Amino acid sequence: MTLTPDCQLNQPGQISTEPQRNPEPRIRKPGRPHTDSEAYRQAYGRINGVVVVGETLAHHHFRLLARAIPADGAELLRLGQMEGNHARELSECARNLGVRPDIRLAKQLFAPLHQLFRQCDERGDITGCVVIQCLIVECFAVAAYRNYLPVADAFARPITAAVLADESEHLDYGEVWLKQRFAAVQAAVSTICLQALPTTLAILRALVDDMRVIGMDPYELVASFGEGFQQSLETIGFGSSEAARLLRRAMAA
Ligand code: PL3
Ligand code: FE2
Ligand code: FE2
Repeated sequence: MTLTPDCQLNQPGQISTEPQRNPEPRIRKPGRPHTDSEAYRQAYGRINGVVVVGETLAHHHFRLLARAIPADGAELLRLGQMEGNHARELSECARNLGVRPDIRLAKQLFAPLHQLFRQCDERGDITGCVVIQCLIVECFAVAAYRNYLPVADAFARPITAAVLADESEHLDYGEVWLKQRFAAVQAAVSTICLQALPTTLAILRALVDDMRVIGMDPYELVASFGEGFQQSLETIGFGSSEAARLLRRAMAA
């Protein structure tokens, strides 16, 4: 494995940032590993697969939401279109490194969450669909892309920053929709959180080692996901202790 002076993978998953005596002429931020090592390429392929499959499913979910909420159909189709663009743009980040995304693994990892979305859609549980896609998946995406940005390579960084800005818009849609009918949906929100958060955390858990290899801190990601998600629950109408309790229960479920 090639090591940079400012970032060494001492043991799997451990990054030390020694002061540089002879810094490379190319400025490399501390904590950003080489993208051309085999370990990086393997890890990036699995992570990028999850990102591309997550974006492709988001595209599909927004199309189903457009059908379920015809009053917002045009807006939801527009958001879904953005997800299709994200899938394409983020897959370019792997192609740029000559890495092939591991789509098969990613589909397996996303299957339980996608299945839950489909079940909600089939039984007309629009709240469940909105919570899964617009609250849980979008909070997940915001936390993931925000934590990836500081270690992203020069090609992926501007793409990830632009995608991140779009994800906030998707999260806003869900927050507004749920806030407008909070009293009616509160119980359903809690129910679906308890079912869907564990399957989301399982995706993250499967990527812990790979995240470390590409320079991310999985614990920071989980912490920012939890913080963002609790904030969203409060935005839609939960009291702060209620939101914290629901998050704790759902994360432990
Ligand atoms: C919704 O717009 C898309 C949902 C995609 C979620 C992907 C989460 C991936 C987590 C793994 C680590 C992120 C690294 C980002 C690399 C581009
Ligand atoms: Fe997206
Ligand atoms: Fe999104």
